[in-house]
Order: sequence, then C-alpha cells, then structure tokens
Amino acid sequence: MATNRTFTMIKPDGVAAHNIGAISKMIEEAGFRIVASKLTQLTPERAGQFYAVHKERPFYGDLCKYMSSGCIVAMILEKDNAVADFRKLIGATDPSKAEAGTIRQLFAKSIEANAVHGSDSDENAQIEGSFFFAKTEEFAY
Ligand code: FUP
Repeated sequence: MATNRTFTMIKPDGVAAHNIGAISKMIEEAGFRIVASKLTQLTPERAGQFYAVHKERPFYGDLCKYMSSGCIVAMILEKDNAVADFRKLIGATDPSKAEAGTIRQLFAKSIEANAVHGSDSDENAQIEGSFFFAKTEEFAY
C-alpha cells in the first residue's frame, strides 16, 4: 500500500492560542490519520537537537529558545504522499507568504512562531517521528 507518514508539531504559539483543536481538524479534514500524538515541552537542549540541521543559521538560538518556551503537540500522520501533501497544507515558512487557506496563513504569528512544523522528506519524517515516539502501535480506524 502506497501509504506513508510525516511528522508534525503544533508549535508553542499554536498551543498557547488554543488552536490544537482547530489545527487538528484541518489536518484530519485534509485526509491525514493521526497515528501518534503527544503534548509535551522541549528543553532548550532537546530543541537544539531537533533543529541541529540549522545550527549555523543566524536564527538558531532564538528558534531553540522559542521552541522550548511552551508546550508543543508532536504527531505522526499517515496519508498517501504524506510529506508533500502536508507541506502544501501548512504553506510557506513565512506566514505572510503562505497561500490563503493554509494552516500557517490562518494561524501563524510570524516566521518563527509559525504554528506548525512539517517534515521535508520521508527520511526526516522517520527521524523526527522517532525523536518523540519510541514506537508507534498500529491502530486501524
Ligand atoms: P520549514 O521547513 O517551513 O519549517 O522551514 P525551515 O526548515 O526553513 O525552518 C525551520 C524553522 O526555523 C521555521 F519553522 C521557523 C524557523 N525560522 C526562523 O525563525 N527564521 C527564518 O528566517 C527561517 C526559519
């Protein structure tokens, strides 16, 4: 079956604004199945590990501080073409450039506080999912 997975986080701004439900609703209505979900808070060190790929970028320090500033919801999502379809659903990194109707256009506050994360490849979806979930049980629904 050509089903695959992606990984997402609802970021601290999305959780603080009580948008867990609204964002999850958009995700489900777009055809994704939530196969793992966890509300948690990253330490600055864990945020640094998660975003290690950006460690040379000028925004890295602020990003790690921001991503550990409040609760996040980590989720593994399942759908055909999950990675690409989810990137389309969330829109551009900078919400002022995100297409109308995308999650970031609707909910993000800034390029940093941009409501959601979405993996950019199948390989990273696997790595990022494993960062939060030791294993995922198989539930059919
Ligand atoms: P995306 O894949 O859309 O999440 O974007 P990137 O991987 O390029 O960036 C990861 C995160 O770094 C963004 F979600 C927010 C943060 N970021 C900034 O804070 N400033 C920037 O100029 C670019 C990214």
